Amino acid sequence: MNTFDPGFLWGAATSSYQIEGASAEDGREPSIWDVFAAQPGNVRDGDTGDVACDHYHRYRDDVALMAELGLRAYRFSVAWPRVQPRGSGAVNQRGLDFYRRLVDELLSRRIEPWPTLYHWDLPQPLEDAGGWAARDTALRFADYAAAVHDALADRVTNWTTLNEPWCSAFLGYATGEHAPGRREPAAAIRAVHHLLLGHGMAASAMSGSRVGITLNPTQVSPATGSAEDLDAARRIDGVANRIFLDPLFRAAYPADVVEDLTEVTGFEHVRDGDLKVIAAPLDFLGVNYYTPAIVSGDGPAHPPAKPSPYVGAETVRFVDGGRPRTTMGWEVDESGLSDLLVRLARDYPVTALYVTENGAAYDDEAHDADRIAYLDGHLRACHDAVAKGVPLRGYFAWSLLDNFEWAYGYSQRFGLVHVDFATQRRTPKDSARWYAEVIRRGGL
Ligand code: IFM
Repeated sequence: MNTFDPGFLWGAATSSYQIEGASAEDGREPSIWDVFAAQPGNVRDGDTGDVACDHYHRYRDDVALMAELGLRAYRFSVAWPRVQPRGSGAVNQRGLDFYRRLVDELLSRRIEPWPTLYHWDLPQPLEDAGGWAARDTALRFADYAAAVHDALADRVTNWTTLNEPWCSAFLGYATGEHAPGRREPAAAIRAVHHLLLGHGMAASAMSGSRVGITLNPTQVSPATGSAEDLDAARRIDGVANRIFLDPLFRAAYPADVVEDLTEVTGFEHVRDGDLKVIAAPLDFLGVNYYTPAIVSGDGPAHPPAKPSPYVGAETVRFVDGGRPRTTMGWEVDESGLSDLLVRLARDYPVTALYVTENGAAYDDEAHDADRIAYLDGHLRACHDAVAKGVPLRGYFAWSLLDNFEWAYGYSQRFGLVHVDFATQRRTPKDSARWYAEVIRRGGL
């Protein structure tokens, strides 16, 4: 039996733009994702989050479903453009009220609310003023965080500032696969810093609560022990992981990463005192894990024309590990999750870790044995990590519902619960019932 501690937190996760819909209701104004998705060619089949899972109107039923599954916690995100439609200035009470209602509904079902303040839906006016590449966005984020915290801190204990700032910075500003769709590698590096600074400023505005951040670190290994492959792994680890982890836990950017990036940017945007703000102690680190990476240094001598999210490491080649893949094309390898958790606990002074996302996209509707196998393997990996002394305190499956999968639109189904987007009918898949049983038993 792989049983977890009785206090282990079992949950599921979603995010605002991916499920809420109601994109122009009750004072909400466009985010970068509304604008990006409206431009033909950015999202598969021209899909948008205008309606998504219509959760804004159906949240009560969705919370009832969570209760039926026995979830102990629900990780959701707050849409900045609902709460502060123009990204600064007056708070929109109707937007805030939605989250108050949602939180109250969760609490009435004894489900712990785990809000994330930023899961990629930046108010468009802030992007028009420079987006995350501009320092002012960090200050605006701290104001917004304080407003949400003031409204909900009496009923919410655990707060996450950012979700996967790697995606915001590198997919948003280097490759342009995500909103705002910019292809400016130097802007991506500035975005990294301003996201981290916004996190630090928001954390200090929320003192008195438990505050953490969610990253999507890559578990990277070299294809062989050759010097080239080891260097490729170092570079990817640098620009995927240590560029966030070192400022957060060591108040410094890693010297080798700064050096790798010299042709892209100096770090003049980093001001005295910023790193101290960023490195304020964290109550927990959230980890989103889906797939690991194997890398080789024998890539092309010159960077390919297609922009890479791995700024400064464009010539690194990603190697096929020969494992089965999900419909996202991601290889399934649960050993990457235990290795990653062990590494984080070994290299950084983390006091509590949570897997804040883990799951798989598959096409099957009701009978999803492949998703059950994926979750089962990854929960065993979590158990292994705990047995090795990792302070892992909880696990959130991604996702509660099939939803809007960013540039892939509705083509990728990650849900424990199937959503028929034409009728909005929810149908728990086999994996939902399986997960409910795991929670009931406290393990596998
Ligand atoms: O759907 C996303 C989520 O928004 C962030 N983490 C990865 C998931 C799957 O791609």
